[in-house]
Amino acid sequence: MPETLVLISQTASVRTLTLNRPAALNSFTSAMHAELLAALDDAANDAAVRCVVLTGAGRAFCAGQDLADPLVAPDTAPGAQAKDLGRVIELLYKPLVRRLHSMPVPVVAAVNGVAAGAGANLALNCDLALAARGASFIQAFAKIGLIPDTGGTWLLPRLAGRARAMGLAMLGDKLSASDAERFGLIWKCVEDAALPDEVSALAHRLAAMPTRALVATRKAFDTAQHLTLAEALDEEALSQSALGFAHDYQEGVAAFGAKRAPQFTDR
Ligand code: T3D
Repeated sequence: MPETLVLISQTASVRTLTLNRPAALNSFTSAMHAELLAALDDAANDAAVRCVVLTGAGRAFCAGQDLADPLVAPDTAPGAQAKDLGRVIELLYKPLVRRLHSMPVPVVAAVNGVAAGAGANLALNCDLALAARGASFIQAFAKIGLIPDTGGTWLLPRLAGRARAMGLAMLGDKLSASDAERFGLIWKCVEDAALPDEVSALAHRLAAMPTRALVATRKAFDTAQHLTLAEALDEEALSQSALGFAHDYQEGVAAFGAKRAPQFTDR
């Protein structure tokens, strides 16, 4: 039986995807990429899912690309052709980042341990990242002669500012979860033992919220990065127009007026 590289579980409307190559710190092979993308697609297409949690099995979140994978490992045989890593990015990492940013539900990273290279940026691409105090983030790329990928060049300066992004990317040092919170890279650092309960509470809270508005918020933040204020105001008007016609807005306002909890159902 082939190993299941992404474990899938569901509690109420929260779908949890667990990267499952603990012996290699959940580093990415092409097979794990394929399973993760399929699992994200499946969650996106399932109306019963209103929030996705991404985490890792064992002591790591994800150590990035599996450097032993023949897809990327330099072939030392005489006359062997060098591997084109750009092709790997095109085939595997680009679709993953695009999928995360186009999910129709919020995505939470539960960073249970070390997150290195593409694994660190995988977490940063999620809508909210919670990390255990013992977890850490490493922009490991420069150590092997690469630049931050998996959206790292776009995310890091925006989240942490250019000075901190440069330090993280050029030095590749381990950043503790509490410093990641202090730098603005993640939403929150919590005690190790509290991570599962904190993640569960956050994910169920998000699942009960107006999904379409949450997703439109992500989209607006992503696109506003390259817009002028005037253009961003136009985009806000367009989004607000669409959301204002949706059921969740009617429900939110009705619930506010009736002093009751809203029942959001749009997705
Ligand atoms: O290449 C392309 O296609 C371009 C795309 C690149 C995207 C990237 O992600 S590039 C960056 C790749 N990742 C790294 O460079 C991180 C490499 N790993 C580490 O630096 C360390 O393992 C950690 C700092 C993450 C953790 O250190 P530590 O001391 O806690 O654990 P360890 O002993 O180093 O690792 C435990 C095992 O996991 C070990 O295997 P073993 O000796 O027990 O059989 C180690 O080889 C394996 N492992 C960890 N990371 C990877 C890995 N195996 C393959 N690939 C890995 N990335």
